[in-house]
Amino acid sequence: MNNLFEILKDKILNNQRIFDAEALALFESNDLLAIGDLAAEANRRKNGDRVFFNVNRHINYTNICVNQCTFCAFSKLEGEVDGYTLALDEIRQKAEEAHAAGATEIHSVGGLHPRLPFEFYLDMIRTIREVSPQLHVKAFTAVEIDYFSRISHTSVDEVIAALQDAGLGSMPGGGAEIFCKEVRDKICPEKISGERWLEVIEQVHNAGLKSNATMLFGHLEDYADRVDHMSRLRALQDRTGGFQSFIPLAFQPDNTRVPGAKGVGGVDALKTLAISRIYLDNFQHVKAYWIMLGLKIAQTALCFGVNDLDGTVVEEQIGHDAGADSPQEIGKDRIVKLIRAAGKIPVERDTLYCELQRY
Ligand code: V47
Ligand code: SF4
Repeated sequence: MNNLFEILKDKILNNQRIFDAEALALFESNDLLAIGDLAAEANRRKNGDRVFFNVNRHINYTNICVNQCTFCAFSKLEGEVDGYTLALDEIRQKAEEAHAAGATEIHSVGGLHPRLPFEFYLDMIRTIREVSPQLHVKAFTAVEIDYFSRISHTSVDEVIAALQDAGLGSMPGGGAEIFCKEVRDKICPEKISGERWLEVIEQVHNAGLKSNATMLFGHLEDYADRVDHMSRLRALQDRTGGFQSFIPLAFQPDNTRVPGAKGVGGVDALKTLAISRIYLDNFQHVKAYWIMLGLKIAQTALCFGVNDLDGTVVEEQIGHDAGADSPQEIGKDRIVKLIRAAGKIPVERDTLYCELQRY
């Protein structure tokens, strides 16, 4: 095993890519600190001591969804008491509040609503952009883009072009879940396949939009499924270069219907973040999404190869409906303190990773 760490250290120092089998061996190792050391070195070579965050607000415009993913505690069927859809005025108000609080980004995703027309989503983007042209709209996943194409009877390329025309700035990384078909069929049988997710994102990147990529872990997948997931992302990134950050999302089990899933412990979370940093040599950023990880693990992850903490978020449903015990919002001051206490340099960024301010 020591030999593995020496070989991988050598690879990192020589900018060489690690093999799938080596990533799998890391997952099977219990030497968390040695894995963390490798990841920290890989990250230092890319990002130095800088840790990025932004001032953003999440807007989940509807929780009504035609899909019923078993890991999702957020979605409701139309007619259920807790179902909601925000009106454009409510979206405008949230965007105004965000802008007044210094946000540079609105991150917006939602369920696949059975009746909202495609025009609603275009209006939503225009509404946010009217509040301020400085608000970057990062919205929709490949799952939504595919759905818009079906409900509007137009091609994916036409959907992307219409969204760009309305002011879409980039896309978050959701909906990827885990690409392995056998697991995907169990946790989200109605969702587009992993292959389709990758195909749509390739079109998104080819249209000039950046996106992120996520991986939902800690449910029914095994280590090999995680490596397979990252392998497909690494191959796509080789072709397009359109991914900005990789975000492993720790599964929150409350109110979900995944049999036997217990959620993610700190060791597994740190190991997964660290191995993704080592394996994904063509991704500039690895993000610890503190909503799902909790603030303490997210902060600790800064010593395990992570260089981004997402943002202030303000209002979050998807993780909290599933039992996440993190706060709904943290202020910029708190993020800055968390980063400094890890011995790193806090850098406020915009969505496209331009540095706005160093602290
Ligand atoms: O696609 C749903 C996940 C995602 C649960 O790109 C769950 O900057 C854990 O993609 N436990 C949406 N996760 C969130 C997302 C995201 C978040 C932050 C930043 C970015 C970014 C993207 O949330 C969904 C799904 O994978 N999710 N239910 C759950 N119970
Ligand atoms: Fe719907 Fe997304 Fe929840 Fe699946 S994860 S049920 S697609 S809102």
